[in-house]
Amino acid sequence: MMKTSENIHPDKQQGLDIEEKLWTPGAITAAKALEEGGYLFETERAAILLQPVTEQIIRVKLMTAQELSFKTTIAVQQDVFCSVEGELVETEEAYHVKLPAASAVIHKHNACVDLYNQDGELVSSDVGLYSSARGKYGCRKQNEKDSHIYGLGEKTSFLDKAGEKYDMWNSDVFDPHVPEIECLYVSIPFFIHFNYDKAPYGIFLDNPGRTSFDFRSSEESYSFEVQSGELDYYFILGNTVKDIVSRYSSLTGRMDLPPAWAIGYHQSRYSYMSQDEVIALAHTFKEKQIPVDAIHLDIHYMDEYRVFTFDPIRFPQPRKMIEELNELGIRIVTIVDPGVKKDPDYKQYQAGILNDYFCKKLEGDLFFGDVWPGTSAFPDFTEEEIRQWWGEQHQYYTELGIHGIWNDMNEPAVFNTTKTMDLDVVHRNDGDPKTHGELHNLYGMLMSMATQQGLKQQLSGNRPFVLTRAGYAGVQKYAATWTGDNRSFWEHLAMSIPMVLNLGLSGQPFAGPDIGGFAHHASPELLARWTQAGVFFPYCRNHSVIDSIRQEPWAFGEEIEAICQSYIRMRYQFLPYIYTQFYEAHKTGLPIMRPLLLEYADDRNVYNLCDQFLVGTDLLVAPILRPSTTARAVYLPEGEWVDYWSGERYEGGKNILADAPLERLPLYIRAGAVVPNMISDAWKPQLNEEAAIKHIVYAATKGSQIKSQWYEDDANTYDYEQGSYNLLQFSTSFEQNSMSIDVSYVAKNLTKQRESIKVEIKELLFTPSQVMMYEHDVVGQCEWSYNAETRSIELVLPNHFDHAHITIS
Ligand code: MIG
Repeated sequence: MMKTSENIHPDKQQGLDIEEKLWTPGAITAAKALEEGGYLFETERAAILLQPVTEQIIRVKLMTAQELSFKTTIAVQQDVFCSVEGELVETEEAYHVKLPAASAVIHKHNACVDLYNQDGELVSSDVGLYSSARGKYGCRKQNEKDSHIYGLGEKTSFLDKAGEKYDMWNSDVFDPHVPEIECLYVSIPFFIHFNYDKAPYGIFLDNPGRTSFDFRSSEESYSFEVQSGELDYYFILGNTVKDIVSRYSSLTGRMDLPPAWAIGYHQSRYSYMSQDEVIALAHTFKEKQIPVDAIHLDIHYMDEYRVFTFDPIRFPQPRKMIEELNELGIRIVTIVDPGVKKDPDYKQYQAGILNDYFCKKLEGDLFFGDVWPGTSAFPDFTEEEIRQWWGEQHQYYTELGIHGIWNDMNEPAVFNTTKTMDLDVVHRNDGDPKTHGELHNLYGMLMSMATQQGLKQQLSGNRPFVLTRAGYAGVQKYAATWTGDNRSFWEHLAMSIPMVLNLGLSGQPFAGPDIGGFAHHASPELLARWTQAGVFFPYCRNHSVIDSIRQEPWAFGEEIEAICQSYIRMRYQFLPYIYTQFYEAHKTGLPIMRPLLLEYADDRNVYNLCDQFLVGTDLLVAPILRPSTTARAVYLPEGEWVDYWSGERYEGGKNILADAPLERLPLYIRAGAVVPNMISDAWKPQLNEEAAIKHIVYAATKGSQIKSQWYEDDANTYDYEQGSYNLLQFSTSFEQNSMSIDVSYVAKNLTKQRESIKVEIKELLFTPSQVMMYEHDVVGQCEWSYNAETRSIELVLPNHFDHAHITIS
């Protein structure tokens, strides 16, 4: 819509909202340590609960109601709460809560909280708690001009959110994904405050209604506020940004390991229209020797868009189709939307009505909304029994051999003026009824939770895969997310990097955009460049909208096909490395795809660097993000980096100019890091205990030790939860004329072990004449061969060691 001058009418400009706030909690009138743990400060007009969750996580809850409640939303892991010893000390001015690793000072006259860390450093200070006339509670805290803000989930714009203002309200935004858009599909009300001169901290505002974060209106302070419900937030302390991310993920949960097939290449289209088309597509991948693990079926597979059905004309024999694909090692992922068609002859609609499973208004009327199937009812996923029922319905898919489900439209999106469910729907919420307005951002995540739990029960030990468009804090426990309806714009290729980086910093490591862009029309060059970048994202799917130009890897002729093929193959080559990063995410909550900021927080050059990224710690990817471009600046951080293509070595801490003809993605490997590669000529290499793995190391010149690890398990079952996995750690060090590698198993529990571990060291700076292998000081045997032309040495370590030390000189 065209805008006029009216858009900048003076009455629309708001002053600093702090002046407009009418309400404050007032002065503290009483304070006490609670038996249940935590401290309660009664004020003139409210009460504030300060509850240590762990030594490094402190919860602050503003209570305006009468009764004290410790209740959290479902996003919070109840098992993180531990009893933290503390002491409440009163002085003339304030109350001091002294905890083992932090202390809080609550000022008597205004109930403002100052938080100090272990070292006695002031980490954060309140300007004040407030409420607007309409009862939106908020908190304003001090800020500094040179602070940086990261996280906030799935947002447009760049990595650093300082100076931005966002809302959290899960929204179906087909258009436009531009910096001005304040909400997208996923809402994660969590951010990291980072300042070079100060200790970082995180704030998680646990409120699934509409919330707002304002880092724009003032330079000295920022604010966050809730539209409804309680102001309930968690302070997360730490020495590093990594600490904050990891602790935030302990609070909202960490992902399970996905099955290997879920991290391979996925192909999608709105829609593959018939079973014949799907089968032909699968065979084309094989003929063209382009690996693919999953093909997605968008809404046209259904019978008039009824979920849990197949269209009898387009897909008359789904079982046969799925079996044929399974023989090729390709899985089907079917889309499932929340809307259940109003149709008295339809099983799920009947059951939902008879059992009272659909969302209702306070007055008792069902909520009906228009979506693909026409008038539809929506399951109330806030109730456990209903989630259980929804999960069970997936037997329809699992019995056909489907292991993966794609949840779309679960913001929920509704074709009406508000674009979502009516706000006066009252969710049952397991005995604690709340309006849709209060729980909106949870709806999609709870749908994925139901889906994942149902699949898990049905897949007899195989890991399911769930992909969701909407989510809230903690979504990582249930599903991967894709970033919704982007477009085939170069700008959206560029924006996908900070978006997925910030999702990773917000606890969701498993994410990716539609490769090639969803809406609009991909160009040959865009598809090539997007595929090059996309294969290094945690989630890797090519998807495009109905009526857009085709963008399968071969859609633009041989040259582009060859590029797409080689990069998709490269994803499989690096899959053992990528999978190890998934393990890391599962264990620690740290992201797979990382901004340089996470690893090099002392380097002021990287605070908003987001046209390049790291995968784990050892791969640096610097994609081309503009058309007709064959070179770009790449910032290499501290350390030594090797150009993947030329083997050229660079000392980091500077920009270099990378050569990037269309077929080349600028890619750098950290020198000295041991990177597991899957070596295979197979059309679709399989990641499992039998995969042919070669560990590749680019020699470094420096003496410093570089540590790496390699995780493996069966990549398909939950046996790893019982300890059935291998974890091998490497440490390399380099001298002028020698080098050594320390290899030790932290866990070596797989039943079938490889005969040998193969390691190749490339770009050696000396000519080796001797290789010694020691196992606990005993000299062992190790085969080796040196290729003088490529200056690389290959080692074959007989795999009966727990700990081996190899020296090459
Ligand atoms: O656009 O199911 O974001 O991936 O192809 C309306 C059809 C609904 C939106 C999803 C998109 C999917 C499409 N859906």
